[in-house]
Amino acid sequence: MKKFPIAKSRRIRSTSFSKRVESHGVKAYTVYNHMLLPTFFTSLEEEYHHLKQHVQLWDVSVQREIEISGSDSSELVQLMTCRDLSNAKPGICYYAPLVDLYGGLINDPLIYKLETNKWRVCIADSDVLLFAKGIAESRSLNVKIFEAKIDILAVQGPKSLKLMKKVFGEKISDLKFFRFDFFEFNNIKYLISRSGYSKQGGYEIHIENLEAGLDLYDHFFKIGSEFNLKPGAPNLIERIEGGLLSYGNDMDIGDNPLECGFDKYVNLESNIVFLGKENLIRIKKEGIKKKLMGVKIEGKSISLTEGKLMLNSNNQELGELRSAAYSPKFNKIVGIAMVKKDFCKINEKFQIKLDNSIVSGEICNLPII
Ligand code: THG
Repeated sequence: MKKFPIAKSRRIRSTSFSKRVESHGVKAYTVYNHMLLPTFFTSLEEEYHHLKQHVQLWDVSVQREIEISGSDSSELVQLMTCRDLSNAKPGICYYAPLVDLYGGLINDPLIYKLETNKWRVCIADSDVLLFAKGIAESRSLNVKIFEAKIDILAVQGPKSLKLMKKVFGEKISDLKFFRFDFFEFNNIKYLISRSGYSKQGGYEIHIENLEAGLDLYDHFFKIGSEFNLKPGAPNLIERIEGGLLSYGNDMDIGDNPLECGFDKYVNLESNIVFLGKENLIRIKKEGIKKKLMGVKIEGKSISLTEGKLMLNSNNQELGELRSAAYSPKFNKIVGIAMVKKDFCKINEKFQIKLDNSIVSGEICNLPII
C-alpha cells in the first residue's frame, strides 16, 4: 500500500519532544487533538513484544489537559460527566465518560482533581475545551478554562518501576494504580500518575517545564539501556487485546456510555447533575440496542482505512468493526466491534469481507484473553 506523509503546519502541532522522537527514528505519526502522536518506530509487532517484556518511553503529549478552575469548577466538571465525582479527592485518577444532552459520548478522559477548585481533564481526541466553554458561558459559571501547557511522557512496560526508581527515587514504589503524587528529578517537581494506555503497567509524567522535560527525556535514555528501554507509542495490538478503547475509533458521539461498557462509570442513582442524565436514565430503562465487543477474525493482516467493515451472518449485518490488528498471540486478527444486542454472545460466528475475500470470525469478550 502506498503511504503518504503528513504535511506539518501550525494547525498540526508538534510536541516539545517531536525533535527527540524524530532523532530516535519515528516511522509514522497520527494526529490526535490537533497534535502529532507517534505510532511506531520499528514495527507494531516488534514493539508489541518489546512492550510486554521490557519498558518503553512514549511521547503522549496529545493527551491534552484542559484545566478548569474557579468557584464553579466542580459544578462544571460534574455537568460534563455521568461519573459521580462528588466525592472525588486529589491524588486519584478518575476515568470518566463525558456525555452530551442526548447521552452521546463526547470523550473518555482521565480526570485529575488537584485541589478543591482546580481540575485537569486529560482528554482523548475531541475538542473538550470548546464543549466546556460552551456550557460555562450558557450557565454563567465562574470558571477559568484553558488548555494547559503540559506535555506527557509515559513509561510503560513490566520494567517501568525499576526504571522510574532510578530516576525519581525509592518513593515512587509507594504510588498505587490510578493514583498521582509529586516527585522530583534535578530539583524540578513532576506530577506523576501510575496510569497509561497499556495493560503492562507504568507511569505518566506530566511535564510543565518543557525545557526540563527534554533533559528528563535524554536522561531516561542515558540510564535506560540496562532495562532495554526503547522509544515507543501506544500499541494498537496490545491495546485492542487489553480492551483499552480509543475515542474516535471504537466509539464516538453516536454511541452512549452504556453501549461502550462504561456501566460502572454511569451513576444514575446519585443526585448529581450532569447533561444527558434524563436521556441516559431512559436509555438504561429501554435497554441498549448495541454494544462494544471483542472479535477474533481468521487472517494475517487488515486495514481499516477504506470505509466501513461490517460483520455479516445469513445476509444480515450484525455489527461494525471499529478497530483491528493482527495479533501474534492468537495468530488471528483481533478487533473491537459495535455489535447489535441480539448477537452479543460469546462465540457467535460471523463473516467479514477483507480484500475481496470472505473470512470468518467470532465474537468474544473484552479484554481479549
Ligand atoms: N492517560 C491519560 N489520559 C488519557 C489517556 C491515558 N486521556 C485520553 C485517553 N488515554 C483516555 N482513554 C483511556 C482508556 C483507558 C484507560 C485510560 C484512559 C485505562 N483504563 C484501565 C483499564 O481499562 O484497565 C483502568 C480503568 C479504571 O480502573 O478506571 O487505563 O492513557 N492520563
